[in-house]
Amino acid sequence: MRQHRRTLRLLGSLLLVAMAASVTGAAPAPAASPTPLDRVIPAPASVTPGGSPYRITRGTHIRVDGSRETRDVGEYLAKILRPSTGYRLPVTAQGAGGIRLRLAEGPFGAEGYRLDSGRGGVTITAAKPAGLFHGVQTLRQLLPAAVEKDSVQPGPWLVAGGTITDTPRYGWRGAMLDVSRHFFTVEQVKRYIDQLALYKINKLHLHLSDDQGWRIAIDSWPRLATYGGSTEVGGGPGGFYTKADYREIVRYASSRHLEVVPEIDMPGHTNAALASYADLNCDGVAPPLYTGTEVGFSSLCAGKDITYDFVDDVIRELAALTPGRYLHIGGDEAHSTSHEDYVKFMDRVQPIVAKYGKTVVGWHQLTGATPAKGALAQYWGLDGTSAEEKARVVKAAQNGTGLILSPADRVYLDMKYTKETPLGLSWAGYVEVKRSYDWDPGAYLPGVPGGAVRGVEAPMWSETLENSEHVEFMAFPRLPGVAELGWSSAASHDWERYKGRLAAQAERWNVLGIEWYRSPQVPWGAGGG
Ligand code: NGO
Repeated sequence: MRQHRRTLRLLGSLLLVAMAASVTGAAPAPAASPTPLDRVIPAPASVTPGGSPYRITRGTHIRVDGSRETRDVGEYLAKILRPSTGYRLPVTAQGAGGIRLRLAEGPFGAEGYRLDSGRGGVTITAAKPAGLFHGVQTLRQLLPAAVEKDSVQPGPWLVAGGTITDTPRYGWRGAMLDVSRHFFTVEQVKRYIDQLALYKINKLHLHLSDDQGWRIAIDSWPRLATYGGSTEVGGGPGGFYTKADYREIVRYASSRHLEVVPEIDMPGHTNAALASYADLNCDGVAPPLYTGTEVGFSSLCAGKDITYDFVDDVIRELAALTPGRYLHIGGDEAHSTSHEDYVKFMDRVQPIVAKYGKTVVGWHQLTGATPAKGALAQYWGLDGTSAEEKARVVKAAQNGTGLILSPADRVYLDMKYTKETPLGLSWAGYVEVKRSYDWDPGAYLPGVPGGAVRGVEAPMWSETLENSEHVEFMAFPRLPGVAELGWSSAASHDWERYKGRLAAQAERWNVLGIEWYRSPQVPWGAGGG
């Protein structure tokens, strides 16, 4: 009998637990242990754990100072936290405690920040709004992945106690999207921007023109977009951005503290333009539109004056759409342009970029001509690149040309991971996650002076990529590694530790609906599905 009563009591308490769980709509919260402060990508410069965690509650306010930009960062954070916590989280200038975003003098540079967390609140301090924004990305990663959900979750919402002080190694941490080989809509570009922001990428390079499609409306040469933009690889409908579309991309990127770097690839990779205007061709005959994937067969006509009128108009209109400092003029694989014409072309085109107030960026073949003062060259060679070609790039760097490193056999996100990868190319080899991460931009090209390396960039060429799922599958999990190479110190570089931090990101990708490649090199845990 006594035995029976005990069983009943046990059943009763089990029932209570079950009822409590059903009230919150989920299993009882697991014992709360907040994410350690150092489980962040990119690895922060310095982490000092200690003290009590902060708990976000119904009463938490997001406190900002008076500036518009700080308030914008506060609202951005609130929009992430409100749906999953179910809390109001007002963004206000009053009160004490809570989550505080403050601008203050300090050793933070243009993008660094400090995050202090303790029982009374979390404070992110930075000298500039970009630093606050990057600090918010860190805070996001310190909260459980469920914070990204769009319905109310049980929490608890704990941020480990301690201090993070963080500044980037490089000012250029880029990602390129080729919207020419396949067109990507404004919404698709925004989706990628949000994914880039999570890892503190600060440049979005848009490859806006190539043989297969011209993607930006130019009022003075309207057929570029309407005709030159009317197809893509494989013969699909293509598309182009109106100026309003493009401004919206720039605005959205800037709300995520990314600067858009537009590229018009010249003098090669120009079939879409040559097809749109017969006059641009040396022989005055427009070629047909092109939907294949060969490279190196097209060239603007370096000897015709109309070529430079065209370039002037395009650069003027594009510069007017570009609040950022840089304009990329391509310059790669000009196999149908003689060396003499290539040099002549670059000598005339670079001053046009300067005339419209922008700084030239070009693929590293630009170092075979005379890079303008202040120009940046984007290196896309690989281990097998000839010594002569590397030496040209090194020499240019010694003479003051800045370098952006995009070695194709490391950070080309369109390279297949293995021979089984269903998407992508393999001309630079297979690039698994470890190979992509395990190199040092500062030591990559021997002989390059330290200050010449401005950063890294991960290009996503889209010959085989048609939609966001494709882009994500190729970017994740390699993109966070490139972001870390750009942000974190060389001293923090360590594959063994990195792969553990990377594995911890997977649950967040799942919640965000991001496609990703389950690399066998990474110890994906339970969330690695
Ligand atoms: C090369 C080529 C592009 C291709 C890409 C594919 C550069 C700078 N030019 O990179 O046209 O799309 O490879 O990986």
